[in-house]
Amino acid sequence: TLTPGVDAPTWPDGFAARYRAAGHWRGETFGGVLRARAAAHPDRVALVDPAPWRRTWTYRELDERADRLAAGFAARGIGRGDRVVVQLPNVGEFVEVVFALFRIGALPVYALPAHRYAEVSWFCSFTEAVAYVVPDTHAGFDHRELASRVRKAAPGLRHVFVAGEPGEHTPLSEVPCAPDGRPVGPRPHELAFLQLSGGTTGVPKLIPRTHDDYLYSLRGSNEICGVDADTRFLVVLPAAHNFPMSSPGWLGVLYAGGTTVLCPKPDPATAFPLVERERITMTGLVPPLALVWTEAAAAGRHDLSSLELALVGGAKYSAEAARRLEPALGCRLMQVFGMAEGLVNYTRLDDDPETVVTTQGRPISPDDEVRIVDDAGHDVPEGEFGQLLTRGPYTIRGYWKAPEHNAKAFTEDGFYRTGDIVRRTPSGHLLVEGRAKDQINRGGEKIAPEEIENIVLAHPSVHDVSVVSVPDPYLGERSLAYVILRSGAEPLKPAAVKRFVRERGVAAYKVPDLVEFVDAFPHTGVGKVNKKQLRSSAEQH
Ligand code: J2J
Repeated sequence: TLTPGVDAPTWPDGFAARYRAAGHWRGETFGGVLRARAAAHPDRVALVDPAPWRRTWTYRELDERADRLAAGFAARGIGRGDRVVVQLPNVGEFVEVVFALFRIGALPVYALPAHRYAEVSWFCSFTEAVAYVVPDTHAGFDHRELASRVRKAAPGLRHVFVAGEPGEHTPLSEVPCAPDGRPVGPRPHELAFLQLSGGTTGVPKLIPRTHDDYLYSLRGSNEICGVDADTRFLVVLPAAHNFPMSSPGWLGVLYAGGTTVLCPKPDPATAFPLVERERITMTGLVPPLALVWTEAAAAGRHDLSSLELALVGGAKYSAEAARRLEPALGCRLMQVFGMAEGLVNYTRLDDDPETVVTTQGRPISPDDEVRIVDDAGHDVPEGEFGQLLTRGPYTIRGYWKAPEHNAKAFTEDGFYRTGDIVRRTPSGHLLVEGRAKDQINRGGEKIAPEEIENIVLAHPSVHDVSVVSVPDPYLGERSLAYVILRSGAEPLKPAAVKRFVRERGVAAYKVPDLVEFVDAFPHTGVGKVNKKQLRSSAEQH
């Protein structure tokens, strides 16, 4: 399972050889990188977890901690290729755990703190995970209870480790032990972890990333963003998201020998005092947060003068909002348009200001191949918009264990169909104009309508449902469920539909924001629900 190509398609040999020859893939592993940094600058601070009391890890401490945890995991029978679902908020244990897993070649499967029974039990059973790591409680939710329920549904799950009060499970603090010899780590071309995809289908797809490819995206991101040993990066978004992890993110900063500070909550009241106290130089925000930060900064109650760069991405950032960020925060803006499947675009520090506010950047690598095509798959004339296809040294060739979906999501010659509609400027910068895929982008959190439709359909009073996006001035988009009730069914209230979805155990951000009852859906010529038309009637909301 560690070897790409077994459970998911991988780069053909010719491509792999080219990426190695170009120096993109350098034969490093995450475990090896941490070891090397700890040897080079043992006493530099790698990690700060400020809440509820301030804890720090030097590079040496993080390295030793990863070794001891790795040994403890190994002693409990967790080994190379085993999957471990990691659902931790922005706490130091998150970083310790994933490095321990990297070191033994076990694969973290990243779940978001917001995920609930439906998502987590699926991750555990689909990946045949042997362990699940949770906090005790987070944001008022008891993850130990969730873990007990998940355990019943996933018999392969042998361990639940809890950061904090363990309840009936194993405390993470009991796991570390003295390493006996060096674990046989993974090889650079092997899988490092499974990342979550935004998704367009009934169940989320998993993204298999290798050490080689991901480390290249980190190095490239670091160079573009100017990350070095003096960088002090604030992780504001959930650390498991690809954006705060890798663009350049806490892994990029670790790679460069800088300092990562974990922010427990993204609001200015929590983050601004940390920016001030920890002399933060860089952070990454989704557009709705960037708006809130821009407004809050105007109040001028905190000294944000250490900030040098704010990256904004994950969803479309309007040019008007983008124009206000630099003066308000007193730092540079960089737009980033990326995806957990691979390709990441950044505006550049030497781009003219208009390019920075109006485009979503250009690819990291000269070997990122970008095609913009029409519905028939033909390249559109330069400068016109179409669907973005991409292939390159850090873009996957297929999802994990999803051959049928892969046949649709990738072209025969290995381009990933991003589902984004873009246009390219003469300078090679991309503008994201829209989306061809059936997905809702709720302020950077992605929702697959099909996943929610399947849940609503299980309600006994529901005949049919279609979930679409509605424009929202703050989040960019919200979700609306159009519901057709069964004839003769008791009338339902919107709140009852929302409650039904919530009780099925999905992340709160996926619960439809709005529910509307209708008698019929518009259909396309081929009898499918016409979502385009539904979306335009939704715009009246
Ligand atoms: C418009 N749409 C955007 C942008 C992503 C860096 C930054 C973001 C992600 C991410 C990431 C957008 N403008 N600036 O992984 O490393 C939408 C597109 C894209 C999808 C990917 C990273 N930036 N998007 O958001 O896997 O539709 O990754 O295909 O969560 O988000 O979502 P995700």
